[in-house]
Amino acid sequence: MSRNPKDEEKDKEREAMKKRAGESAASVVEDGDVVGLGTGSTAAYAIRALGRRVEEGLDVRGVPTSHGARALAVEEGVPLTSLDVETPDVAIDGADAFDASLNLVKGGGAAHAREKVVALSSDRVVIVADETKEREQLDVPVPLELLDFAVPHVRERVEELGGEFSLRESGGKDGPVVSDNGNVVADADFDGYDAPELAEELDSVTGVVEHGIFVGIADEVHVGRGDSVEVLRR
Ligand code: A5P
Repeated sequence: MSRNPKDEEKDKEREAMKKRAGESAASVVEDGDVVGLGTGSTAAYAIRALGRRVEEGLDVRGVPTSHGARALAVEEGVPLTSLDVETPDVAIDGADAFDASLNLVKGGGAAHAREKVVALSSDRVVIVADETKEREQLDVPVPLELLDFAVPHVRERVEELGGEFSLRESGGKDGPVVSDNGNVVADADFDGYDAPELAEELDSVTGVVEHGIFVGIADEVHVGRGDSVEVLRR
């Protein structure tokens, strides 16, 4: 089925905003830096831009947040290291939604657990997103990585908190998405929520390995808006 040309134009504009945001974040990286490499299509633009800078002589080492980020970094020639060896000067990552306080929802790519560890290990956290991710109040479903064994318990707790729980169906296999850490992934859908409050509630649900609400973690969001990039700071 062919797509409406207007929708195609919108997709192209959005892609251009994501690219500008990613490249803007890559430009903050300095020679000698260790960089947390985020997951997703916007962070991928930053990884590609870093690859180009490496080709021009930049000395960096990346800490990937997923198999996907690692594979892209290898393809783009960004040398890799790990948290066992050194901690990032800056982490660059995407988001599914952000608000004016720079609270984030992450995990659309099921990588939020490693993304949170890398972000919290980094001196500076730079988020990249296009303007469609901006919300006055966060309302997008919250990704959860959880122990398979704990699904019934977590479902019940999410429902008690007023949310709707659904296991995330995988595209390339039968059954749910399984994270890079071997845990199942679900989404908890709440109407507009107070991010710090909900984050605290979800922190206390046994069986949840990590949820996708990031409070007080992002230092900056580079937002692709039209033809420019706006940098929001905390
Ligand atoms: C990966 O799990 C996510 O946290 C991504 O960073 C987030 O989903 C944003 O991805 P896009 O840039 O592809 O929208």
